[in-house]
Amino acid sequence: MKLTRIVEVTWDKHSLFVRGERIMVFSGEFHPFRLPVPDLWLDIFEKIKSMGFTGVSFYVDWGLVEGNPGHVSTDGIWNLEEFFDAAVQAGLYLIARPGPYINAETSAGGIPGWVLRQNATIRSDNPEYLNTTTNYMSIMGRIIEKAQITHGGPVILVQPENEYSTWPGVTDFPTSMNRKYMDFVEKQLLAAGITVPLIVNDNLALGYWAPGSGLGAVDIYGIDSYPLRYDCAHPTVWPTYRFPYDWQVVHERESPGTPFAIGEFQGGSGEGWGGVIEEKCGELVNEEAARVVYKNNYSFGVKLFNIYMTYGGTNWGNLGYQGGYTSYDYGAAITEERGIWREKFSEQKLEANFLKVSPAYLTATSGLGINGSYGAPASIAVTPLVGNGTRTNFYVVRHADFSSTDNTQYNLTVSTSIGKVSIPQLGASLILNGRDSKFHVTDYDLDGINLIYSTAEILSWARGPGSTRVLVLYGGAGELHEFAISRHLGDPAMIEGNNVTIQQKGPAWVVQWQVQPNRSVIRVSDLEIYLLWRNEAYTYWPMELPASHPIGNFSSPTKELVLVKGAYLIRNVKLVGKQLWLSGDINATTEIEVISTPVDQLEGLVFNGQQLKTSHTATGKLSAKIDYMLPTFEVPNLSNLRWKYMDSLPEIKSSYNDSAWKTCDKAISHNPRDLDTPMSLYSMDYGFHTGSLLYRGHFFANARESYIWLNISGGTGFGHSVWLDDKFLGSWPGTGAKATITQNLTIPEALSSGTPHIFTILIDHMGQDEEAPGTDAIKFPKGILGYQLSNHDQSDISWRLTGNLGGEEYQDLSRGPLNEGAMYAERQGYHYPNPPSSDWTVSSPIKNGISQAGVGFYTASFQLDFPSGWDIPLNIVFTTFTSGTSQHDELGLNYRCQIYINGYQYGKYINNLGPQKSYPIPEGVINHNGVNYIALTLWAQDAEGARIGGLDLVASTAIRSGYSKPRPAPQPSWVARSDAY
Ligand code: IPT
Repeated sequence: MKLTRIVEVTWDKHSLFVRGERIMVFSGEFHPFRLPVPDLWLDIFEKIKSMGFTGVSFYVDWGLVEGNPGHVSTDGIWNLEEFFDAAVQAGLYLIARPGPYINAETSAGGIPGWVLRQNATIRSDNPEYLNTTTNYMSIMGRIIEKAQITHGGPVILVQPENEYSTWPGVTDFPTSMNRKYMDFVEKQLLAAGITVPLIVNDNLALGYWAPGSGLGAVDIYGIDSYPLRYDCAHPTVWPTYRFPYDWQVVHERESPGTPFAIGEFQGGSGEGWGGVIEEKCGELVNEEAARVVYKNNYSFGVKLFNIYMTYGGTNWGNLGYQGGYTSYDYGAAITEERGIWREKFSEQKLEANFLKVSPAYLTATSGLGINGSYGAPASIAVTPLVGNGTRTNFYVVRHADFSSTDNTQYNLTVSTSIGKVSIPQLGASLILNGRDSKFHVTDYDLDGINLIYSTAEILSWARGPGSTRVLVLYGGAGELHEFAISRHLGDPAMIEGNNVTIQQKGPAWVVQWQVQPNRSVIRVSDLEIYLLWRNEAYTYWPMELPASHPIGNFSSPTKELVLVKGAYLIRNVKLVGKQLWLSGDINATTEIEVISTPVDQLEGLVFNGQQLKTSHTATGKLSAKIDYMLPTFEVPNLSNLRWKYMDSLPEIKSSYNDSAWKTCDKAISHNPRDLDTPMSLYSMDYGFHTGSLLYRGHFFANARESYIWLNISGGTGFGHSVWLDDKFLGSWPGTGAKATITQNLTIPEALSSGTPHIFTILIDHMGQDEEAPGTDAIKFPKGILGYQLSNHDQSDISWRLTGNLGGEEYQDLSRGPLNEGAMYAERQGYHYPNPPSSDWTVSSPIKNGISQAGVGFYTASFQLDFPSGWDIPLNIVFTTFTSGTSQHDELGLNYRCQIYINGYQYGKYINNLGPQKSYPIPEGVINHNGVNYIALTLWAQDAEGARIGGLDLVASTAIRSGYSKPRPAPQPSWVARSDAY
């Protein structure tokens, strides 16, 4: 039960109010832990803000910050204060989602490994589980508390738990146990001082936890939805069975007193091992989806809308769950390498900016979407949003069949201040081309000037000096549009372009035009109207001018706007006297033009601190050219580096001593899966939760061994390899589907009776699974589930185990608990910068590789010296053997690599599974000016060994950028690990 109400964030049934002003929370999901360079967080925030969004929603991954019980990391890459400061600087409100469970395709959904070891059901009210959460929740709660809007910070909402709303097999959800748990999590937040409203995300829109549901706890009820589902391999197939038709009705039933909120809505999708690359998910949820399904949401009157993901980032350092590979690009609006070239980015920019300048939307009531209504044919559905206290109405038009690719002509018959009109009035028809949706408006208020109607969509509008206004309209290629304004405004004049029909109809000027590549501009008295082709509208940036404290850069309905055309990105603008200072990015020589500012007679333009040579356009706007001249910079050829090599599987040698390993001696496991072995061999029971696992099984031979049967678990896409002493017995190379595998391996030669032998088993740990509440699915163990050595008792083998050095008492506080695995070189820390490699063998993973099954470790260093003022994304790119081109190319098809850059594991590559071959490395993990250490584990799973097909460092298009150059993330160098074995 919430006790406090604050004045800074309130709400009614229509929308949130922030500092007393109604606001559309148009938010993008972005996880700081998936971009471990704090200085780049501002870059992402600025890109989201420039898309017209007003907020960002983020998770905190408990498993990454409290890998070692009792020790919560809050500095370096885990320092959220820098995240909050950057959000304030960019002017974005935050929705904080600290869990404890977050899902998010993270290992165990963010539950630390040590919590999985205990007996209690995760996400239940069992005190043993609850107690594990208290340290983290109080520390994280207080960190978030300090960043609340009440203290001048960006946080306006906090979400307890995540989608705590289904409980498979339980029909009476929520039980009193579920209620007690939710109540507990909320009280933890309140105890930490959280006073902003609490929001829930219900994944099936069933009303769980809504105020008035009788469960009572939270303030704002929200739903989650992923209607395009997850089949990125077939990106043009829209599975419409989950597309919503009547969410306005559902919302009215479930939470009539709160604004319609969608806490997560599909912004992309994810893929797993052996699947397709994330780019395909960007195609599944592309700009057409953003038009059709997002506008469908607006038609229901959504007032808090969060797009999951808006920047996905990277599952670096094993932070992901087993179902995903290293990239968490998600096909989102902003690419993993922080690019904004996907058309969806531009489409969302059009939508968010429109809603930002349309206050009437915030109180409009959504009617039912009815096929064939308002004069449209039956194949078109029109959903009205009717003004409450405003005369503005909105009509969202889409194909009745969401996935239709037809081109459908229609007319719209609507009531306006000049009576009922059938649009277009000047003949012809409107057209909906394929997967598209339109926002038509009537009696839309431009601060005192009435736009009687417009079929062309509004990008933005702004007040210029005095009583002038600029309105920017757009339409898609091949479309015809029409708008009307009052005759009393005066006579329209074409000031740019042609092919526009203007006619007087009763009390209105009616303007009709066919969308063309080149714009037209009409002036009617104080109003200038730009008619754009949608793709040109993409290059317009409606930018907020900073306001006085406390609004600063945060959005507010009263903010002054500047409209700028041109540039790949405008990050922010400010006025210094009569000069407009812009910061932004260009990827080509660019003409920029200032379409509107509040200043009369703008005198100059400054771009990224550089004064531009300006001129005036024919219509009197200030414009300037910004040159893009690609600087020279060098990217080293990785094949030519002086690679150093060491064997990273000394464990198969008879001389190897494993006495420091954990002895598998637990006869009892708390794991819900029953033991099939005398002692638990579940890695999590011994504190190993990440990367890879190594087992050594000691036994004395009886000369009757002929095979060993194994049941091994590593998670989807995992592989393993098995040796008997130093003899390779075989591997499981993995598939995209199997998380466990049983295998019979033949023992090729008889062992002499009484002699000691050792099985060594290397297993890839792909991350713990996710779960629905109460299932404890995230506890499914990794490691050896079962074994049988022929003609032996199970107890004849005694097992030892290692994972990452120290297990839960992990070594690398800077890079976190999951970054390194069990391999020898990792245990020694040789993946760090500056390893003691001077007397190692010179050998290349690309030219040489290893000639038998095993693990090779390689390290090299190189220098970069990139020009300042340029943002140049870098990728490590693997080339897969295609087989057959040379004898060597047939070798080593089954191999796995980890790439370490300056100690950060930034890529897990599986040659035989894919699909990911290209691994973006953010600046700050890789040093663009200075020395870099690259390290690589090469795990050959075939008897012939492996060599890497090709490895390149590839620069993407260099962007001349107004970003702030990031300081490197912490990159501690190698120091001898005294306890390493
Ligand atoms: C939803 C989760 O809340 C989110 O964390 C993420 O995992 C997302 O899915 C998928 O990317 S849960 C889904 C069942 C709606």
